[in-house]
Amino acid sequence: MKLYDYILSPSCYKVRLMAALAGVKLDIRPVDFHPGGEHRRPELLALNPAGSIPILEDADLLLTESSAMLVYLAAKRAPQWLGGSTAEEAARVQQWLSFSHRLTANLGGARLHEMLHRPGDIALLQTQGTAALRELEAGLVEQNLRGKSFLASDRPTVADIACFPYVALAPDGGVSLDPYPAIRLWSRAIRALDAFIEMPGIHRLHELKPEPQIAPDDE
Ligand SMILES: N[C@@H](CCC(=O)N[C@@H](CS)C(=O)NCC(=O)O)C(=O)O
Repeated sequence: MKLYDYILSPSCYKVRLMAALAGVKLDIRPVDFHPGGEHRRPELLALNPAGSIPILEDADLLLTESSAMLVYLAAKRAPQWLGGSTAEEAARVQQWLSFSHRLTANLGGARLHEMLHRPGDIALLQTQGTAALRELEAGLVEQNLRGKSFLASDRPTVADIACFPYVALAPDGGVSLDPYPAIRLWSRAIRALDAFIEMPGIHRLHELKPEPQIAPDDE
């Protein structure tokens, strides 16, 4: 399986992470996303007219959406990652896969603006990114009340892998992760998975922070 990849792309990292967790070896084809803009040149536009990466090729199959890639890798080699043992769980997986594309737009957009000086309304992107993080936090708290540690189930699914990278990299776009204890615990649980791989530059300070202490006077 060949992945057209950029090492600092959170969308590409989703696919590398899912492949590692599913035990799939990828043939990595590096793309000069920055500064070269290779993803917008004819060779790659012929594969993906949308001009984005990742792109995954497996024999005759060509995929240009990361959520589809996660589902494909899981279905092929690690079906337990698909979730969906009940109708409710299947729907939750789809809900969070769709949500993950909002994270790409807002947290990813803020990151591109701050790191690569892409044009855009940074205040709006950060506001939308913060709203998305609040939604994720609320979703995780609800799951915790149901006794579940992950977004769709009591075990991780493709939905968690789809959401994790842009959340972990939110500080690159100037969006703080500090106010979200449930996100912190969820990130730790993902990092603790067997075969988890890091992305260079991904933030750890948020997760390494001690839990807030309640001072005796506050009690
Ligand atoms: N829908 C795509 C979007 C992926 C995406 O936004 N990729 C970024 C890199 S992280 C990209 O190629 N953006 C094009 C650009 O900024 O020029 C997916 O999730 O696979």
